[in-house]
Amino acid sequence: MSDYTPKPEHQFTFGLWTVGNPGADPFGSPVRNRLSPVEVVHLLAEVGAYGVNFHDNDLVPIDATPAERDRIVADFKRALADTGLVVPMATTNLFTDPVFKDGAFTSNDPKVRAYALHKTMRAIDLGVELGARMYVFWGGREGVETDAAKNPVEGLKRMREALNFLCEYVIDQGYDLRFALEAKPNEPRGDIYLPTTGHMLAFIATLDHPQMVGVNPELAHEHMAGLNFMHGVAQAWDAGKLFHIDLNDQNFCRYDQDFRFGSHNLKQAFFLVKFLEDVGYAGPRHFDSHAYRTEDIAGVKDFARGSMRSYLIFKEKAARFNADPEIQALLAEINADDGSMAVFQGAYSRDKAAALKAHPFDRAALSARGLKYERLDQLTFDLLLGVR
Ligand code: GLT
Ligand code: MN
Ligand code: MN
Repeated sequence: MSDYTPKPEHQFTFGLWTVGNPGADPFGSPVRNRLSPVEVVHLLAEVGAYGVNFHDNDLVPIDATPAERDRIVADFKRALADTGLVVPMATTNLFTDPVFKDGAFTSNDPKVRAYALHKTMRAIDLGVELGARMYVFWGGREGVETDAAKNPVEGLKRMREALNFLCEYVIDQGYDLRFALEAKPNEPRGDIYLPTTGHMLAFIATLDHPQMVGVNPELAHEHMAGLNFMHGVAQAWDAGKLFHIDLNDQNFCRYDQDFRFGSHNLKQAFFLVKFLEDVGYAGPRHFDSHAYRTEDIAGVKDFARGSMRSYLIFKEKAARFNADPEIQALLAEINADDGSMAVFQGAYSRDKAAALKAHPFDRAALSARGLKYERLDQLTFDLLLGVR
């Protein structure tokens, strides 16, 4: 039996809004008391988390006076110092207040767009003051219910202008801060612009400072779109853009569930953790999820502990997969290479192309071989369910 105790090197983080979620949903009132930021920090320390992330207004209410702000920030800093928790990431709430009902950076109202920039610059200052080196942008309201309202190209243009402005702001302030863009296909808008991690990656290439900007893929958001999350994460990694990650769980194509990591799709979660560990992803593992609405505060702790425990169990399973002689022998067999194609591989040359065009292939022989993926998948299943 391994030790599944979370340690600082695992970089397990939670948002103030995750364990602090009081359990309201569109049809029901809160079921738990709202915890103060200081209480959340102590709860996270108790369960063994490494860090805490926040939206500006998770920490400082939108209508706080400067004196209230200073007191809240001082209390929060003291809680961090007392517990040793750190703040790796911060973000802006650009979705709760009614002013953002038609979006923030993409609102049709130039005054709202300007206010969104004003609010984000102040929130960046707050995040940096508390030590954040990563800044997330989740454009929950950046979309439409009706395409009669807005041209999506105009939406993209406004989004680009805002991010270019904010990159310049960070550079101008001399902040050591990078941006991570988080996609979601819908909810709370009917359709949200830049709906998947793949869309975000293409968009980043159009920015003035693309090197400062990566992605923050969220498992639930890609599952809402019916996609293979690990594939999106892999593409972000391949592009050098996996700056941050939001872990949770979600049944495909359902409402925004934000379930505990590993609670729903065991194999997807396993292959994701295996990918992150195999490539050596070194950033925070942020659990962006919350306890079931059925839970009290003890259940919230079960939720938080379970998220980290499940990650570590999957990590151990990934190491076993990599060390399993039968699995590795199958993989070696599947990937066998007798070297005869080496002359055709690699960079293009005219001679190579001519030789390859002339080469005879025995299609029947090539297709006759069974690939043993059934066996491989069953071994994976047995390993995951602990009978191997
Ligand atoms: C909100 C959303 C999350 C985002 C957060 C960052 S807030 O809870 O559902 O996916 O990551 O703004
Ligand atoms: Mn979410
Ligand atoms: Mn998220």
